[in-house]
Amino acid sequence: MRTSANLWPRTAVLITVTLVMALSSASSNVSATPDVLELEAERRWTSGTNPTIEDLAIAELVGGGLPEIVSVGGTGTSGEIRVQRYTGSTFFDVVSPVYPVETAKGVATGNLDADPLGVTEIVSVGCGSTTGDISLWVLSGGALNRVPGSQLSVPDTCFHDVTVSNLDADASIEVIVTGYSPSLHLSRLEVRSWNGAAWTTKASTTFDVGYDTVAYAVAMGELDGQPPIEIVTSGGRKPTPSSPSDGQVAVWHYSGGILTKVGDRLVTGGTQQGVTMWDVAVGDPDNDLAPEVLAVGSQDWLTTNAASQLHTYVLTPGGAFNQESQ
Ligand SMILES: [Ca+2]
Ligand SMILES: [Ca+2]
Ligand SMILES: [Ca+2]
Ligand SMILES: [Ca+2]
Repeated sequence: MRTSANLWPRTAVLITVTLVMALSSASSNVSATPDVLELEAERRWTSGTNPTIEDLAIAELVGGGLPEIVSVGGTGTSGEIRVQRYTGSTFFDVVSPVYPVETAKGVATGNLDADPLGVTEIVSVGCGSTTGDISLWVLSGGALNRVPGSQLSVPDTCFHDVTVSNLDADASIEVIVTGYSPSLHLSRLEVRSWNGAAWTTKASTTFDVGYDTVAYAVAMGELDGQPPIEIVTSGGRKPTPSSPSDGQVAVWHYSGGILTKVGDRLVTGGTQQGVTMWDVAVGDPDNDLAPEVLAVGSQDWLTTNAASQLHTYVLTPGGAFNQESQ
């Protein structure tokens, strides 16, 4: 059973490598037209062997005019956070690369403790072998330091993604984290907040009991035009540990300390690995003022009938969550 679970993260590496290769090949484009997406600059991590970059965020961490680019990833069980700036043609390090966390997979930023000076914290999530890690970081005095007391170890958990949003009346911005439980073989979704000295767990759930599930991404957005704001997760769900996966996109509400799944949609297909939805976002690409959930994924990546996946979904004011297009 562990074998099937361990296969999934490797595909993320494959996708990362494929993406880097695709970006590199784009650098041969020499003509500049408004309709061509061109590689403007590239910088590769060089630490260890086969390093991966798993996630990034862009935020104003310190004054100075240029926003910072925060990327996380690592090699094996050596996680890494890099903070860089961009000149328009090259990247440069704001702080020297550090290796402070085990297998960092997700990153987000915000003034999480609502301090009056508005200092932006970085929140990183990831996992060691079977322990999830949530940590806060601040950039000050030319160094990236973990906020004292902020490292939270969550047993039997691997975290894959994080986002932030103020979900309730207290001033703290909530940290929404998703991943899975290695022993339960169930996706995990949690809402936590940091008051400057300690973490509070506001909600924590595993889903869907009876299946083998993994959540890889989380996003936020107002989908149906009425409170509360929606939380969206994406990943995969297997009927049994040896079955091909169905892609899964789920919508959640947080209220009064409880996470409630409003609805979800499954993407079936493939005969080997099946379908996994690796990332999710909320936006309004057709500009009809009704936000869509956009999810991307893969199907049967090791076989000849491999296919990519791009789907859109909408949530009606009546609470129906349905596919709009694929
Ligand atoms: Ca702060
Ligand atoms: Ca709050
Ligand atoms: Ca809503
Ligand atoms: Ca729309």
